[in-house]
Amino acid sequence: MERLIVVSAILPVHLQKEGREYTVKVSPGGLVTALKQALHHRKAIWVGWAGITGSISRKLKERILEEGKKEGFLLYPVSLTEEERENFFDGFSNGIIWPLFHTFQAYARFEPPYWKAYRQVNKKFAHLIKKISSPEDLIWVHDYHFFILPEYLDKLGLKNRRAFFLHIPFPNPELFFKIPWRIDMLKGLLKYDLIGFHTYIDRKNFLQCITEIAEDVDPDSTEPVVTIRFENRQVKVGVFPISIDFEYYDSFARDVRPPDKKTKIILGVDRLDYTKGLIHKLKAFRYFLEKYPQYRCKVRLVQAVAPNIKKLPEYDSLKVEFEHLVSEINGKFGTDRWTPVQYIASRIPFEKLVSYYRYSDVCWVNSIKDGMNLVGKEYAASNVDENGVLLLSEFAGAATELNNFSLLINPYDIEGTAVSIYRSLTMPAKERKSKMRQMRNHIKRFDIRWWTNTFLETAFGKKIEDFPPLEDDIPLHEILQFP
Ligand code: GDG
Repeated sequence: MERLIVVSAILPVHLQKEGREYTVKVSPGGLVTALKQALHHRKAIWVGWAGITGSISRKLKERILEEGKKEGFLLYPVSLTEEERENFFDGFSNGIIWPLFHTFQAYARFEPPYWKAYRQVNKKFAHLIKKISSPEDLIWVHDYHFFILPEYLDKLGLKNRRAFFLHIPFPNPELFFKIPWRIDMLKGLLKYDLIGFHTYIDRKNFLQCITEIAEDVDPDSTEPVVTIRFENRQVKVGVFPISIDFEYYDSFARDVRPPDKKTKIILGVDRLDYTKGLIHKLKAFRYFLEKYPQYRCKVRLVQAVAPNIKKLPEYDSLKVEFEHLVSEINGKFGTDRWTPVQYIASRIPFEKLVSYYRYSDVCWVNSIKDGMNLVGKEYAASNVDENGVLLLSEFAGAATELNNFSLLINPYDIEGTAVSIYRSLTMPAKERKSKMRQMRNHIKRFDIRWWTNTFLETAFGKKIEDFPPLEDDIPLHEILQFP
């Protein structure tokens, strides 16, 4: 029986050391949200890093497995050394690819040891896959940490069918070709059978980068899936905009208790990341309060900022600058009864998140660059009364799908954004309802099941339902032999 092996840099849960104890935490981010919903209770074997460095004891492996079992996955924790964390995870992946692919070129540090570590960890994952896989298993690899994994699968003689999905944007050739190891990265990627992107723009950028090394490449194709040739093999390259479990948010939202609504609420939900446009957002909100004083005491920005697992100096300085600006705005405009920016510095529980989604007047996604952005889709799915307005950055992948149902903003345009906030708060109820209803219908139709099955069918001719649910009697002893 074919099994589905899923590979991502980080598992859906990870370990965190607190004093001498380890706690199991839900991993942050959209990849985990989406994949958990996509694979829910199917027999997926999920291979990824468990968040700590050094070896993982049998006891901790068991705890991770137990957590996974609750969601219906077999989780295979991979340990990284401190050096691999520094050079592969924080280094090549999050210190070169992440900033460059999000147009933050100045943040990219092209340190030679990073590339060596990237190769080493891709090789390590290939060895682990070899240990746990049978030849008929199907391998689904996620994200920018694993561009060159298939090269090592090939070297180890693994012939399994393998597909790749990129959760972040793909840059244009001018940016991409800055990377000294660009050709190796492209050639590695082209050893997958299917390469998936969120949008046509990302795919076009990628196709433009490979015109010299592959054949039958048409960057302007409007077909959702195209086939190109590389080293006498056919490679499919497709567009699959990721989504969410609409029904789940919709039904959960119907029973949540409302948050305190003494004022109108503009909601922001982001990971602490420079790509999310948090500083631009505060500047635009400050400008809005100056330009439209009639809204003082009448509206507040509730901004949740979930901590990041990446340990980089850019995130520390972002946090300092963000908190400084929050204090400045609250100090300048706030009164003893009204705090303009309600900053939530930790991960909010799901129930509270959905309550905010349902009852906020506006949801504000201000990304400088974003592969998709699930927050806007979660907001619409939870906004069951159809009263809300989505203020959406035109640089988020979601804008290519939701542009007709939201107010698009350019996060660099502080003044224009302030005007859009005003428009969102004054939009007539009929228009709000009409936009929200259409948006909800779109997301309901193109939900996470649509995404998963379209991808799996294109890659392997399978649907998620074709994989059996996890049995209760996982052979723990087999798994725990795993290094
Ligand atoms: C990458 C790409 C792409 C956030 N704060 C809290 C919380 N969250 C959840 C949201 C949402 C997820 O985290 C964030 O997802 P995004 O899609 O916005 O962003 P990334 O983490 O950057 O994800 C992105 C995604 O992969 C999928 O392909 O869309 O473009 O960058 O689900 O709800 N959840 C809870 N409390 C919080 O405080 N419970």
